[in-house]
Amino acid sequence: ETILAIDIGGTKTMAALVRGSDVLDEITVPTARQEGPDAWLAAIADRAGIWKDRYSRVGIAVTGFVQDGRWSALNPATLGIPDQYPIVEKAQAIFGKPVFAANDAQAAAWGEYRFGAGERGDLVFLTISTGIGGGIVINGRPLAGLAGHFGLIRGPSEGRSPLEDQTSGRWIASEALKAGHKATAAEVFDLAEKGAPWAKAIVSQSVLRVATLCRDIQMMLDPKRIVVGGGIGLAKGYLDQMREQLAGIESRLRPVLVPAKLGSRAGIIGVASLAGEQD
Ligand code: BMX
Repeated sequence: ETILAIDIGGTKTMAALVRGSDVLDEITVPTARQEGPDAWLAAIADRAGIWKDRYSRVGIAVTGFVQDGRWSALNPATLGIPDQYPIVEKAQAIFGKPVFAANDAQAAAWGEYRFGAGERGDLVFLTISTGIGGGIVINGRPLAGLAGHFGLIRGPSEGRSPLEDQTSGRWIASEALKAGHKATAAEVFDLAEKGAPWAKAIVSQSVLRVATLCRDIQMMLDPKRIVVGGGIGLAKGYLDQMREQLAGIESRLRPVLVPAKLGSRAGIIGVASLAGEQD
């Protein structure tokens, strides 16, 4: 079965024709953050017009909280979404096919479990991107609802703001600006790799917080693997630095970190698989 799979993130939106783990065709466009979900869906429908009649279902992975077909932001700074937006109903009206919607990182966790780095063991997926998202697959079951929203946790050291506001790509770019450098998170990485001390300091703070999160996840869920994805998580050096941070932990307690095998396609492949399983 061929699925139209869509992944709406805080920075970019992907749409693809997916069959199993095969991506037959795909497009990526920036998410027009100011425009809102009606406009985002219309833009995708426009681009996906060329695939008309090639798919029988639609799967949509989104940044934010999805329940009963409704979509809301938990952290509007990651992406502003009107509360309880009826995404399933709206998308069904646009595409004229059955629609399934899920959180982006939960979908990606399922993609990695079925076709990627998970190898069918218990896993936690972590995406380090605009925000920080997560998904949990335990005993072969993907957890839905709030489960895995690690970017929203507040440790004692985080105080009043959620972890992702002090760790994510958005935070990295805003710290750079505070240090007097107008740069995207990706550019900060590049400069850190080239040795700029201010950039290295920002990246290593982010790494330290995510590494600590992984240690906590291991204690809560004891997954076989923590699969790391997202534009920042997969940026050169990030995972290696995380491993360095955790190297001192006794091996029995140390999380096993692996990069997302499906890369930026984990969300679309995962949500296509979930959509295909609905009746
Ligand atoms: C936020 C939250 C999660 C999402 C994560 C990663 C919102 C809008 N999003 O924690 O639902 O999974 O960001 O999202 O509250 P991304 O856009 O960075 O991929």
